[in-house]
Formats: sequence, structure tokens, C-alpha cells
Amino acid sequence: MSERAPVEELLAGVTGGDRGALSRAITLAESSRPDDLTQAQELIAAVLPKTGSARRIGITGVPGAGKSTAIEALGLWLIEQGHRVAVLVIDPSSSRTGGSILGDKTRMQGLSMNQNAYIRPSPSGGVLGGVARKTREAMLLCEAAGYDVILVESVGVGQSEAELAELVDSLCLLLVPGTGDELQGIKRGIMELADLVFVNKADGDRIPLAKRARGDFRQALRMLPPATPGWETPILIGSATEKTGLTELWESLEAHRALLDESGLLQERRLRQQLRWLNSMIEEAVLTEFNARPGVEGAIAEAEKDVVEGLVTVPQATVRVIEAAGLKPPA
Ligand SMILES: Nc1nc2c(ncn2[C@@H]2O[C@H](COP(=O)(O)OP(=O)(O)OP(=O)(O)O)[C@@H](O)[C@H]2O)c(=O)[nH]1
Ligand SMILES: [Mg+2]
Repeated sequence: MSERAPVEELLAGVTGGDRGALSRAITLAESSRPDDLTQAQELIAAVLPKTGSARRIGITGVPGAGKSTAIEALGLWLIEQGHRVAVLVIDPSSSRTGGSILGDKTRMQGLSMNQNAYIRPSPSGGVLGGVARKTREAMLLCEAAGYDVILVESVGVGQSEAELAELVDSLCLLLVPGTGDELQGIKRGIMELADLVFVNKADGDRIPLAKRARGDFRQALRMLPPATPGWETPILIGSATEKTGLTELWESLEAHRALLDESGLLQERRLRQQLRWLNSMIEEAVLTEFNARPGVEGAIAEAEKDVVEGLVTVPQATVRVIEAAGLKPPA
């Protein structure tokens, strides 16, 4: 009877700085087993009061832009300044295998061996929005464990920047000159969400190219509303491998955070994120409940077959699945 409940024990471990406990807590939060979910919810509720003061920073960019290299350099520098840094890696496309988790750790070798850093790779799979939810919970657990800078790396493909923007206070877009990034980066969706742009790989003979790219991006940004009202999105230039421009990057991140704080936008942004979190949890819960109803799995399979064979229309097939779940189709 003297044994403490698992949640209480995990909580004590997490807040006491036990990295093993932090890892176990994140694994619990990522689990989709119903009994784990209940425990995870208890744990998240318990840590919430200890969260909220960390810097939450998202780093996005096309594969190979240098996100991990930049995080390694920036993270080690921040640790020298007395910070404790947690790195969360998201890949919503789930295209990664176990091998690239190792890849992240080798690319962030200094951090992965540093006592003041914690690296957590992407949760794999999951339903719509699920990856972002799991990353949010991992972030909260890291904050409760005393990490005051949370760097979230997410590969920039389509929807993923929008998911990342839902998690962080400041979103930094990493661009590489001379790789067609000029065009990709200018894609409205990505540019519109970025609070900061960092033109990476400005080293060796790429420097003139990088400077030109910065001019192009500046031009492109002028056409767009800033991601943060009242903030002129800076376009910085530097090299993650040469460790140049990173101090300026951090200073800009600090300035952005200060603006968010002073203007009340931080609170507004986080509140909006919480409402999205609520919505996505409701969607996830409803969908899980729906899929678990007897007959639904079979009805979906049958509906798919019939649609493929042209026997029913998609709306008809949808009604059948909904009825199979024992629900009334929308009028
Ligand atoms: N020359 C140069 N190479 C760089 C720089 N930053 C990163 N690289 C190289 O670019 C390659 C990709 O770097 P990563 O840091 O793994 O890029 P990433 O954006 O994290 O890639 P994914 O996680 O696969 O999306 C590596 O070979 C790095 O050494 C830089 O500033 N200059
Ligand atoms: Mg990477």
C-alpha cells in the first residue's frame, strides 16, 4: 500500500530531473492504449502548472536545409549561456524509419551527449493531428522537467508548418540558397507563417548566392502580411556548420518573444493554440470511439469495395458506414 501510484512516481521523476522518467512519461503520453491515455491525462494535468515559461521555438525547412545542424550549434551555444535545451523532432509524413532517429542523434551528437540537453525523436504514426498533439504533450513534459528552451524541428512539407505553428511561440524558417528554395520558400503558406527567416549554408563560395537569396526573400516577404502583427519578419543569414549568424538568430528570437510578451500576443497565440488542441483532441476521441464500434471496420471495408466497383456513390457509402456505427446520418 505504501507504493506510490505510477503517475505520482513519474511526476516526481520528471520534475526531479530524472531523464529516464521523462522518457517514460513521453512514451506514456504517446501511447494510444486506453488505460495509458487515462494515466497520461492525469500526468499532463499534474505537470501543467509547472509549464508555460519556456521559449517554444519551431525550426522548419525542406529536408536537408540544415535544421538539425543549426539546432546542434544553437543548442550547444544556449547551454553555454546557462539554458537547458530540449529538442523534439516531428515528421508528420511518418516517412522516417528507426535509422533516421539515429541520424538525428548523430547530427546532434554534442547535444545528445550533453547533460543539459534532451533529444526526443518523432512519435510515429497516429491519426490526423495526433502527431502534433503528442509533440505538445512531450513539450509540456520537457518544460516540467526544467528545460527552458524547447526547439521543435519539423520538416517543411505542406501541412506540417501549420501544425508546427500550432505548437510554438516563434517559427523560424530555414532556407538554402541555390536549391530552388527561393521558389519553394516563397510559397505563400510557409512564408506567411514564419516569424523569422534564416538563410543557411552561407559559407564558402555560397556566400554571394546567399546574399542574393536574402534579397529575393526580402522582396517576396514584402508582399505578405507578417506572421506576427507589428513585427517585421527578419531575414538573417548564416551557416550552421560554420556557426555564424546564430547569435543574431537568437537575438531576433528574443526580440520576437519580447514583442509577443509586451503586446499580449503571446497569451492570445497560446490561447488559440489551446482551443485547437481541444478541437483536435475531441476529433481524435470521437474518431477512436467511432472506429471501435462493432461492425464499423467491416462496413468501411465494404463501402470502399463498393465505391471502387462503382456500386454506390460516396455519399451513399458514407451513410451506410454511419448507420453501421449505430448513428443517424446528418440530414
Ligand atoms: N555547407 C553547409 N552545409 C550544411 C550547413 N548546415 C547543414 N549542412 C549540411 O547539410 C546536410 C543536411 O543537414 P541536416 O542538419 O541534417 O538537415 P535537416 O534540415 O535537419 O534535414 P532533415 O532532418 O533530413 O530534414 C548535412 O550534410 C549538413 O552537414 C551549413 O550551414 N553549411
Ligand atoms: Mg534533421
